[in-house]
Amino acid sequence: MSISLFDIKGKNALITGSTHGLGMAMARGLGLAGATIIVNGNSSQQKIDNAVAEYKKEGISAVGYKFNVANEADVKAAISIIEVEVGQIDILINNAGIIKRTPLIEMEVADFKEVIDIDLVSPFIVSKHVVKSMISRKEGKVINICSMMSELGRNSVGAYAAAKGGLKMLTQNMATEWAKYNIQVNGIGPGYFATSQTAPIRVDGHPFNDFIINRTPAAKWGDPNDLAGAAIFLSSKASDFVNGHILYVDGGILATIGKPTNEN
Ligand code: GCO
Repeated sequence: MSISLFDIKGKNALITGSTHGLGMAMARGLGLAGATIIVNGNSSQQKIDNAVAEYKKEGISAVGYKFNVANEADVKAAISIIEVEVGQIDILINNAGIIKRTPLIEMEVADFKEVIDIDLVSPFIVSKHVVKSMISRKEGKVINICSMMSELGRNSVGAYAAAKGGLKMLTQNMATEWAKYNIQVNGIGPGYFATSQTAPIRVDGHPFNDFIINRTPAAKWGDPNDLAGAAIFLSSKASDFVNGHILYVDGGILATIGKPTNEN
């Protein structure tokens, strides 16, 4: 086995939602391994420019594009521009996502639909437009960012769980349809990570904070940089016969039923 199996130097990687959080950590990992990072966000051009500058400070080759992953016309236009200005997209990470923590009984239908639109429909939209050129080249890597909620339920995150459970099956279906073009579609399922998304439930004294540390065999929140290895593996030749797999990076959460709080 040679180390070049994991070589992604010179590849172009589009990571949606890569101006912060897990998307940024995975993009950084691919960038430090030699890929050119195509940064995406939709909140402001300033945020994208700041992120690109941060990547560049570390010697990473990075470019930024603002577009709304949930809007097909916007995605279609952006992908064509990227293909002209940057070149072929070799690696796509569908990472952009939102969460709304509201009990189902209180949730507005519009809010439920917004979560489904961004977390489930947009990976379909972006993949559909990126994969076209991968199909003609007979080569490509797609990684969908799933969640513990692809497997488990939790009070107040019903819409998110429905989307992430759907994303796991969408991953398997994409793998089913596109494996014949030598495109590998897999997922990464992060456990509980220290990001801005989990900031409200991670504060000291919040019961959820202690719960997660107790529930995770590794007994801590994940560091976003812990996802880089999984992202590199699923972006490289090392995973050329891995299709439709969800690689959970969760400190062991899914391996266990958990334990009482007073047990070590
Ligand atoms: C929550 C969390 C989760 C995590 C993550 C777990 O409220 O339960 O925010 O949704 O963000 O997706 O894998």
